[in-house]
Amino acid sequence: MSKLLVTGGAGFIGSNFIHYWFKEHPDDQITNLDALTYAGNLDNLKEIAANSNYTFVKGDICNPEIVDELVEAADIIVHFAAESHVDRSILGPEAFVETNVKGTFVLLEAARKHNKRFHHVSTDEVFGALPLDSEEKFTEKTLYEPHSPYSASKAGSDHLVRAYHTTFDLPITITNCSNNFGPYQHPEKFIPRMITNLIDGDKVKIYGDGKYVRDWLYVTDHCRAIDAVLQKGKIGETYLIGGMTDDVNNLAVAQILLEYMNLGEDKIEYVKDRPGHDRRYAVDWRKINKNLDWEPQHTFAQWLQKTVDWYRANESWWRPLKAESEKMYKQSGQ
Ligand code: NAD
Ligand code: TDX
Repeated sequence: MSKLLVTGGAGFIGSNFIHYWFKEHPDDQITNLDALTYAGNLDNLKEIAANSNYTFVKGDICNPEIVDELVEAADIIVHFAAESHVDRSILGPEAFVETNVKGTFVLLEAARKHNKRFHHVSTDEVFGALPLDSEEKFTEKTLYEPHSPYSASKAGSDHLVRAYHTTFDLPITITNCSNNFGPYQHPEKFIPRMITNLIDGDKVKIYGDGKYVRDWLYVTDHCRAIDAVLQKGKIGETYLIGGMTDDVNNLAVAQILLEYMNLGEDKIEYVKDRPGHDRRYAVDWRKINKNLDWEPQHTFAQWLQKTVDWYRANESWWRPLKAESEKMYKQSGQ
């Protein structure tokens, strides 16, 4: 039996991870430390709120007192908490430096003091952008070249985590994953923004020419990969996690959605591009496949449809979040 400290467990991936973990490891204990920012939502976890193996603590990862006590009581820290949205990082970068860099530092200091296993959840965006129409993919050896305040702050956190291993021998692992989709994703993000706009009779908003490529992965596959790293990963190592979409661009994702929702291309609206917009992400996940026997299990088209069904069935979940995120987009003209 293990005691996990999950940070950011009330967000999209963190809450999916907690659901996943209790299904796969029902005897483990989880403490979820989350500040409940605009992105944190306890409704994501209402089915397990009463589970005696689950504890929720509302608190900031930048607060050393709260963090120290919780880290001391845990066996493993699984660190999801972050400011996660690129567009918000363009409108206001400071919170990204604070939570993503300083918050990770505060957690690392506590992990060092109590010598705890630390797993850091990061992103493929730290590597920057790949050219369109190339075969090139990110690997564990790709140099860091972040372009947005979000990815730069995540890159800073990755470097700190690795430095704590090299310098202090802290038992760490890092995963850098591609774009996730699935239930409980905030309607500010591309796929849920499109689905909820279309449910409301509005148009999908495509930035620039729409020929931007992301490597989509269903969120449960990301949780399975983190599980594999926690169980079998080598201390000090980084593992890249990616999907199986093979260069589907944003416009093509919108078209798949429109077809499933029986709507036409008149529902597509091109809007102002994102400054510093990364052209293409693609992840070579052969290392985690070969060493830890992980591969994605959920196909894109099928699980995109299930995700549409989830948003249709859970309007009361996303409706209160939608107005605020569209207000944010008004500010950026998108
Ligand atoms: P999210 O924005 O949905 O959730 C973030 C959670 O962290 C929220 O519950 C929020 O309340 C909490 N949080 C924010 N600041 C905090 C603070 N100072 N103290 C405590 N809690 C705080 O994010 P997500 O999409 O679930 O991403 C989770 C992690 O996975 C992030 O580290 C992100 O960089 C990484 N990641 C995300 C994706 C993706 O596609 N969403 C892909 C790869 C990696
Ligand atoms: O309305 C939109 N229209 C649009 O064309 C939105 C919200 C986005 N886009 C584009 C921008 C990107 O090319 O869609 C793509 C995906 O956008 P986001 O959902 O904002 O994701 P991205 O910027 O790729 O970052 C995501 O993946 C990696 C997560 O938000 C990060 O937390 C994660 O690290």
